[in-house]
Amino acid sequence: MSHHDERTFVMVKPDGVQRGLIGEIVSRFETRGLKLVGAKFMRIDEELAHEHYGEHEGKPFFEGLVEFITSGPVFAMVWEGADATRQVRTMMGETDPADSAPGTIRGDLGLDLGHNVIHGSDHEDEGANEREIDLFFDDAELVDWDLDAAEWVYEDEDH
Ligand code: IDP
Ligand code: MG
Repeated sequence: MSHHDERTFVMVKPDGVQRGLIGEIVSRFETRGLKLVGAKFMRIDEELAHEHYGEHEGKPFFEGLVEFITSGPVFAMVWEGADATRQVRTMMGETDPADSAPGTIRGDLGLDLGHNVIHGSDHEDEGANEREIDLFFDDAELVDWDLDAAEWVYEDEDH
């Protein structure tokens, strides 16, 4: 299953948790055919927030972003599948929900840039997916299992 094993980091942000959107968001990735290999409901502390969003340090929205992401629990996940990082980003829509097409997660579930419901690793930032997975999950928290449906999701999946 070599080319179906790309992993990406995804997180329902505090606004998505508060609005009861965890199930809706998990459901979209499940029905797409991606495989869940890790998940945890957690609170991000100041240090983790700074590390996770380090690339934005110094930008005008940075302090507000850290305050928001630490303001309540998040639902962190690792999803696996063919081209998973880019596919998840496409499913998410644009950074600003107001610019996101209907059918995308942000386009269907949000209206405001500062409360855009979901995070996903950037496919244009080489290795961001692996870095973020490592930042949020220990190896032991990632589950090695076979998704039986994969042989129906992928034409060339062999067991
Ligand atoms: P992304 O989440 O689509 O990858 P990034 O540019 O990496 O977008 O920005 C990280 C997060 O910072 C966004 O998801 C959003 O929550 C917040 N953010 C980005 N730009 C702005 C802004 O101009 N104002 C307020 N918040 C912003
Ligand atoms: Mg980003």
